[in-house]
Amino acid sequence: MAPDSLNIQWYPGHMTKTQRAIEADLKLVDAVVEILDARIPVSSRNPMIDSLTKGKKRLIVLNKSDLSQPEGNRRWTAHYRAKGYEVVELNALSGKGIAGLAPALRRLLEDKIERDRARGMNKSLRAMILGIPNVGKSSLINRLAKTAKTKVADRPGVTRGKQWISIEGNIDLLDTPGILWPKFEDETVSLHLAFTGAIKDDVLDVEEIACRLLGTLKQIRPEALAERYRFDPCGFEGSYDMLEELGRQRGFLATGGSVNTERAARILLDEFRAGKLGTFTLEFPEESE
Ligand SMILES: Nc1nc2c(ncn2[C@@H]2O[C@H](COP(=O)(O)OP(=O)(O)OP(=O)(O)O)[C@@H](O)[C@H]2O)c(=O)[nH]1
Ligand SMILES: [Mg+2]
Repeated sequence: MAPDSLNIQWYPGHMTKTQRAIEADLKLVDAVVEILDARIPVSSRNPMIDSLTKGKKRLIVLNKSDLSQPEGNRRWTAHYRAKGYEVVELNALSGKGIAGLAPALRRLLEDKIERDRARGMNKSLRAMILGIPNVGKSSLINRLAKTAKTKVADRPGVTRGKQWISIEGNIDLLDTPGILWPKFEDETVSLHLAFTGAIKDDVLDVEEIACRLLGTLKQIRPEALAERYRFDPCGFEGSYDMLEELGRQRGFLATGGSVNTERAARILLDEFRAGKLGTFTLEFPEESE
């Protein structure tokens, strides 16, 4: 299965252009804020992020942490901390965790702060946001902009044409994020992006995606299905049978008594993405890295 919407968006020429633009922006900043979807930290990661940001200190944001399992958040945080990154768990919508962002960036850039101080300077720390589509880059920037002390306009000379948001902790954030492409080739990655809504449904076969999600949920947490949809997943051989049962339970019947499985599929995907089946972390560190 190919994530068509992303493939269309990310033809090779576009990738090269994006990469150059990001490389230019990287020259303006001291650190990178890499946003991941806490439910799928592997699949929501750009495959080139390490080489692209080489030499830049990196803060990893596990965003949408309201939708992922606390246990998963804990393990991913430990995993990345052990690799020397700063990590912040966030809900960019509610703002939960956002207070941790500035202190984490200051810890990350401790050396620079010290060097500047030794020279009698107090320069602002500059950072930019990077992430694949739908991880919450704009939500985070909007949140930060709302609470920003000032909106810093052009800084002649150094940062011509760029807009910065000045946040607490003497930090300036580039107000446009770098949008990166995900790893396309891997089927699991594509599925996980589809499950979480990173790939637009209109280019997907929603029933196929819903069936794959049912198969996954049956494997990792059958009770979530049993509780929400009142059927025992273990009583079903195939995923399509489960989808029909889900539709039947909800009363999605077409004339003649057949089940409207497309409607059932959309409901399942909507409810899963909204966290109504509970919190889910689909990828854990040991399994996937
Ligand atoms: N539950 C939850 N939803 C979030 C969170 N952050 C963002 N969202 C939702 O995720 C969707 C994508 O968020 P955006 O901020 O538009 O993501 P983006 O990275 O800017 O996406 P692109 O502009 O497409 O690259 C929106 O529907 C947001 O409301 C979060 O922490 N928790
Ligand atoms: Mg955006």
